Amino acid sequence: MTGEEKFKVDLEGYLIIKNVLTDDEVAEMNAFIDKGGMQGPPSLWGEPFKRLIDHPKILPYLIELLGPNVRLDHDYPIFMNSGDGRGGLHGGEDGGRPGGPEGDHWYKYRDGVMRNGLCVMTYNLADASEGAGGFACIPGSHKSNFLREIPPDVRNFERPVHYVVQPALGAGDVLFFTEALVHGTMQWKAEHQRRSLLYKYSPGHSAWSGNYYDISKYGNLTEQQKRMLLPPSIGKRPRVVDTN
Ligand SMILES: O=C(O)CCC(=O)C(=O)O
Repeated sequence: MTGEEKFKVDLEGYLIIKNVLTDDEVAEMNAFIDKGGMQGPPSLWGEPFKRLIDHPKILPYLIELLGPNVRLDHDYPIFMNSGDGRGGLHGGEDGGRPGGPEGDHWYKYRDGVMRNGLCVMTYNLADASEGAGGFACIPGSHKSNFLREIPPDVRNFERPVHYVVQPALGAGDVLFFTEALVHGTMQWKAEHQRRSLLYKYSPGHSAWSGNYYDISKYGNLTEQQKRMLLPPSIGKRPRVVDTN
C-alpha cells in the first residue's frame, strides 16, 4: 500500500484499487454468472472466485488495514438491473440509525497504524460509471461524530447533497471500504447489469457473521486460504501470511 493510498483511506474511508482483475478474469467470471446455477456465496463458485479469498494484489491491503490475522467473515454478490434499488445509507461507528451501535464497525489510527473492524473488498465485474448508481458513500464519515444528524431524506437518496458520492468504478477494479464509513446503494440506472462481489473481512479476533466457513465445502485450498477462513480467535492464532 503506497503512502498516498494510506492517506486516502485515512482521509476518506474508502479506496479504489484499479485493474486488480484482468479483462480475461472478468470475462471468465461473467461467463460463469451468465450460465446461472450459482450456489452459495461467490467464494464457492469455483477456482476464479476462490482466488479472491486471498488475492495477491489485495492481501497486502487487508494486512495493512485489518492486521496480520485478518479473516474472511462472509461474502455475497450484488446483481442489479436498471431501476433496481437496495436501501439507503447505513454503516458508521454508531450504526447511525435505530437499532443502535454496530459493534464491528470501527476505525482507529495510532502511531502510523490503521485498524478497522468489518471491511469490504468489492470486486466489480461491470463498469459503474458516474451516475450509474450502485455503491455510494459519505467520504470521511468513518470519523464523523454527528452520524445521527444525517437527515433521513439524505439517507434515502431523496435529496442530492455534495457530501454523498457515487465513485466511478471500472470492471476489474476493487473498491475497499470500511463499514465504519456511511455507505449504501443508489438506484442502478445503467442499462447493463451491476455485478459486484463483496468479500467482507474482519480482524482475526472478531466476527460480524454468526456463520463461519466450512472448509470441507471448498475442495482444494492453500494453507494460506485455510488460515483466511478460520473462525475468529486470539490465542495462538496463526498469521495469514506464514513468514516461517
Ligand atoms: O455495494 C453496495 O451497494 C453497498 C453494499 C452495502 O451496503 C454493505 O456492504 O453494507
